[in-house]
Amino acid sequence: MAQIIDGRLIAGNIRQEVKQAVDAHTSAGNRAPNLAVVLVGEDPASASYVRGKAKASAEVGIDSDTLTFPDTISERELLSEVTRLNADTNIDGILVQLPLPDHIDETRVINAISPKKDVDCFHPASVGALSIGLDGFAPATPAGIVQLLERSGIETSGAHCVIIGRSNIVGKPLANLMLRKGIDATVTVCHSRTKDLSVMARQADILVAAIGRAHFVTADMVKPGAAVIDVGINRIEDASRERGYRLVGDVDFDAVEPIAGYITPVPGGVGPMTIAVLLQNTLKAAQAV
Ligand code: L34
Repeated sequence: MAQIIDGRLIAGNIRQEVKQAVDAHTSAGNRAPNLAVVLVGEDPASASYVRGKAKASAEVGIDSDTLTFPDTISERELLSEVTRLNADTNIDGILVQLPLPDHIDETRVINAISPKKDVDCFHPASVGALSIGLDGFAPATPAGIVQLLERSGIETSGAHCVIIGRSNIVGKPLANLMLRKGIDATVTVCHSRTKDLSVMARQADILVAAIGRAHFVTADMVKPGAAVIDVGINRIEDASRERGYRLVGDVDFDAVEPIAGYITPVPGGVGPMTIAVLLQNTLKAAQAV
């Protein structure tokens, strides 16, 4: 039987810490930290994550503005919005929620964000700093995972961490973080072309599933006692629910839970941590001004 890692509880503790630090920052005479969140289009999941970010910001005393644009906005218009936000001295952090519509080049938009305001840690300069161990913003989902492990007392030093998924948002930055001095894991990154994926996965002391496919990780892929971190958020149809769907992770929770030592649920695992780290980063951006 695995110990369930309660991401909501741990994220709540982090939000409390951020709130205290924000209070100290404003009590010292500074204006409240300010986050600009850009949302393009009407993807319901993106809209719901962005609402979560605005609400969590407000709760800790961070001012946030959500700028919403129709999915017909041109790349040029979006880039000029980012340029405007870069120049606005009342804004500490800028986040452009992904994915963007197909006609907009995400890389160009990310490259346009000032690295000083890059609270997502997506800009190439931020990614480079992360990869050579310089101080800077932490990538929200990967840093959320590291804090889940640390705050649950899971040993990372010398542990074999197998990451399934090589995205720029999760897999690659997480590999970088887990390798850092002080975290000291041995890291394997697997992906869709990996041979013998279950053999690889079964070597993991810490197994991270970030593939984006419901129930991809099955019991035979997990070493008994391993810590299993589920980054997936998949909507699957469920007529018994009022909204017509339910959320499931990339891990077959019911099958894996009896084998694992630790496991994160979906929802209530990594998702809330992503938002908590964003708040930490926004405070950091404000403190650097
Ligand atoms: N620019 N784009 C940018 N930054 C990010 O950090 C993100 N991400 C990912 C997608 N695009 C992004 C998010 O915000 C994923 N993500 C995210 C944020 C919050 C949650 C999930 C993903 C979250 O709060 N999840 C809840 C359930 C939410 C629900 O009920 O729909 C959970 O408990 O997992």
